[in-house]
Amino acid sequence: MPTDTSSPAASLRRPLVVVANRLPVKQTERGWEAAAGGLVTALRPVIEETGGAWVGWDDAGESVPRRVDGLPADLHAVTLTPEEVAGHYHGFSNRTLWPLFHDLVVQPVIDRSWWHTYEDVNRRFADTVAKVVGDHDEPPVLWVQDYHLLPLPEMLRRVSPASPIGFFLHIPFPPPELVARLPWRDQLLHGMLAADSIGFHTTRYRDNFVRTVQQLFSGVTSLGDTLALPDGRHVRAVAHPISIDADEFAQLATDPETERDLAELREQFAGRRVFLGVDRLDYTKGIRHRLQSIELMLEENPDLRREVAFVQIAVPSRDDVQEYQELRTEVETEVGRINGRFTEPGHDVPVHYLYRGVPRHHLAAYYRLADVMCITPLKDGMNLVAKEFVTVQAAAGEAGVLLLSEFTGAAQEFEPDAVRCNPFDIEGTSHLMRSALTLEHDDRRERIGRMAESVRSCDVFRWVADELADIERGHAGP
Ligand code: ADQ
Repeated sequence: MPTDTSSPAASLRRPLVVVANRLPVKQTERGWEAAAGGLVTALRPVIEETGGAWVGWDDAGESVPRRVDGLPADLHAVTLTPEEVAGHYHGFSNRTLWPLFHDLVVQPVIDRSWWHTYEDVNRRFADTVAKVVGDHDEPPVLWVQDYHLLPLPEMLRRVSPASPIGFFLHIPFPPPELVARLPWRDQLLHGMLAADSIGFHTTRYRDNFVRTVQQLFSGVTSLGDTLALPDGRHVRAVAHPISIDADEFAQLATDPETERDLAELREQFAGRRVFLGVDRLDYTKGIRHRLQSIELMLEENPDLRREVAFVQIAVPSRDDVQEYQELRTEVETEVGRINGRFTEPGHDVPVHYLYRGVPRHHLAAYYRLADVMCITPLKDGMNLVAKEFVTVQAAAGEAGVLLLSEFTGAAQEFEPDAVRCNPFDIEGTSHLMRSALTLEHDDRRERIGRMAESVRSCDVFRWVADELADIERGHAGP
């Protein structure tokens, strides 16, 4: 349920078309189902009220059904060839834009042929949206998601000139000097600027965008949340932090299945304090640095070797991409080294490593079990795991500690209740891990409570409502 009593659709009188890289569906043994996720949950009441559609790539192409249970939108698959997926998704999106927008934590690959495929694929998305627009009597709101589709708003402006168009970036927007390196920076920025409203997770990313546009293009002025462009158009550039369905996670916290899983985990880890990491296996998440901090903590504190356990749950991700295959090898080597060094005969290993996705109630049980949740990305747009953790902990009356990298979007919201760390500082982070164990119970519980309250009051329903309101506002003009 939305925390705001007014419906997110209140400001929206037109149908809504969401355009994202993927369709939010999956094929299971039981047939086609809606994929779980905050965005889908939050959009459900909006689309139920206004009607609408979702456009995205799916391997199944034409055989994706028009409707699936639990998702009131018409589904329109964009079909891509293996070459297009290689150039657009694995190439330009994930080996050029992803590392560049995450402050070069690995070196981006610049490949002209990927850029051409990226543009072509964006045109394919625009063609599919054109057909969907044609199905509606009035121009729908077009809401484009993320870095795979940066040039799309400009293409959609030609396809449906009277539509309100929004764009939301789920990853950080880097400082101007990094964007300036991209040979195709002008095309990408013009693509985004054709939207009526451009959303970012934080004011810092929004300000980076505004500074970039002002440094690279002359005659752009910024007035509050609005950019005035030399051609007379106005565009909103806004900060709307994405969030989770807080009620859903609060309920999950004490679900009987979660309780059952938790009882088993408590037995398995009896007598030990648990450090937890939950991430996609991605080099931006700082998993290697985190393991090195754990290693240093165990090295410097022999007394802790039998008293703590570190559980790392890493969901496989982008495993067709070379950098991700290398990361997996490095992480697994690191885990092996730490366990080789510190496992004592007759005792359990210090590091438990699960390379898989886990069901939601199992994840909630781990969130409840954790004494210290280690969220240490080198760069992260927001980080929803942090919001899930504090929500589950507070709902179940737990008193864990959130150790949170200052380079996440979530750090802006959770100051000063999270223990803030610089993940590049291995020694500093290892000391913070150690001292997190000494925080007073009441202090920990109050901090978790305040962070959970901030998630509840700013949940994913609020995010959708704020985004849609700004798209309408941007379309209406100053
Ligand atoms: P991600 O990089 O995928 O998202 P995050 O926001 O943390 O990162 O979301 C991950 C989601 O996957 C969470 O809902 C989490 O529960 C789930 N998950 C992670 N590991 C899992 C596991 N082992 N098993 C099961 N589920 C697991 C991108 C950006 C983020 C931004 C989001 C939303 O990189 O910065 O917060 O989009 O905008």
